Amino acid sequence: MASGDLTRGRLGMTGIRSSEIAGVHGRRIWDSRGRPTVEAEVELRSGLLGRSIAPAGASTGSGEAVDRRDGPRDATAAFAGFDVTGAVGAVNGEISAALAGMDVADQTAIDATLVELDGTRDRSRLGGNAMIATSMAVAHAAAAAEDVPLWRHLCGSENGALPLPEIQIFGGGAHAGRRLDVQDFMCIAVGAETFGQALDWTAEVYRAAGELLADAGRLAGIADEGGWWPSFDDNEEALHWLIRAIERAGLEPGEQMAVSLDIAASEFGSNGRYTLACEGRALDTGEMIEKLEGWIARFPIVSIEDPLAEDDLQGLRTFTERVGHAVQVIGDDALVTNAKLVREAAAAGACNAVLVKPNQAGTLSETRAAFDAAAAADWGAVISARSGESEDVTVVHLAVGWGAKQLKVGSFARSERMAKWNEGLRIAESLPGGGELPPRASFPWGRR
Ligand code: 2PG
Ligand code: MG
Repeated sequence: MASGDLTRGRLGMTGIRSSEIAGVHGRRIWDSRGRPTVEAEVELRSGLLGRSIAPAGASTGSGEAVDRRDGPRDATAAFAGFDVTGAVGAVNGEISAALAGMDVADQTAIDATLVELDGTRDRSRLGGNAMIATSMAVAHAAAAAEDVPLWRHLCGSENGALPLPEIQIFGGGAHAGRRLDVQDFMCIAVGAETFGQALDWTAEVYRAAGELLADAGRLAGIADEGGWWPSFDDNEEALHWLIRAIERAGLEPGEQMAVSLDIAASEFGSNGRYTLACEGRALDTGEMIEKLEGWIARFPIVSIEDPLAEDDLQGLRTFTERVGHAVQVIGDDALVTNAKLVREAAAAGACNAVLVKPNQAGTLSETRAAFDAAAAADWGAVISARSGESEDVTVVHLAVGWGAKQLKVGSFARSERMAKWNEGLRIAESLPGGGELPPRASFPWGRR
């Protein structure tokens, strides 16, 4: 739809409340890595708008919805081939035409229309980026039509609840030049009583970690999600420094502030072989599991994501069997926010929690299905942003509205991350509990 139509719709129909979609407008904007991304605006006949922006991953699972990029993926191409004019064109053309006239309140029917229109298994025709931006914009427009915040629209008559934040302190892997093999060294404020207190504590740990690294001449920069990019000699060193930072912040490791890791093992492992470049050695699945078990025994680790590669289901199973009673074992690359894969993994005993990233699925309804599959299996669920982000705060509303209990959006720096933590603080003010966190006993680490 042309922008002229948008203006005409807005001015011509002012005052008319209708949840009928007039059209969808796509535009190319820029993400936190300075790469093009898709923004979609769903406009209603009433003139109300819902807007959302597609995020982008760097360490992606092979089963994810695929972003549509112009290509070719070549350093000499414009924006190294990452441009999204095709995906934006799909929003303005086919998607807008298909959704015009639909009721924005019927997210299920709209998402089914998008899936059918795309017609591919991996969403490559319209583009996962075009689809998720549209699908999330639909939810925002539906909330606008109801005149409520998105979280309220999503939880209906239930009371929303703030999630426990999982916040990156050191970044490695694909987000920091692979200086460390492990991708995310994170903190979880397991002893915090409110969302605000969890952020207060994490701010102190983030600051302490930066000061410690700078004093020791080990600070190499900032990773993609805002965490410190350290120059450590091996992965385990990062764990020691993280504990030191927690202590320097005046917090008790394990009791108040625990450690969480995203190993992102598919980035350095396949076929049962894990090449730890920064340690200069390769491990088989058994050795990798032993290494992680050693870390769990020596450090206050409560959650580990992608401990083994996406093609190592047996390894994930063995690992879950050995540590799953006490530690949250999250599947990201292996489960790619896919309800069927979550059900299969739960039946096989591989993992006990899922990372929920809307753009892995392609639509909000499919994202919700994966979340529901996790709940049905009595699994945990962590709503997550991507390493390529923007000012879009939809994931925070999903976590609150769906009662997800946990939220991961990267570190405690850079506005694309802080926009989300800050949105949580705003929402906390409107909740009856004022941002009270779920009780410790409701998490796997609280039950050991
Ligand atoms: C992950 C995410 C977020 P990316 O692996 O969990 O940290 O990274 O968006 O690059 O997949
Ligand atoms: Mg991950």
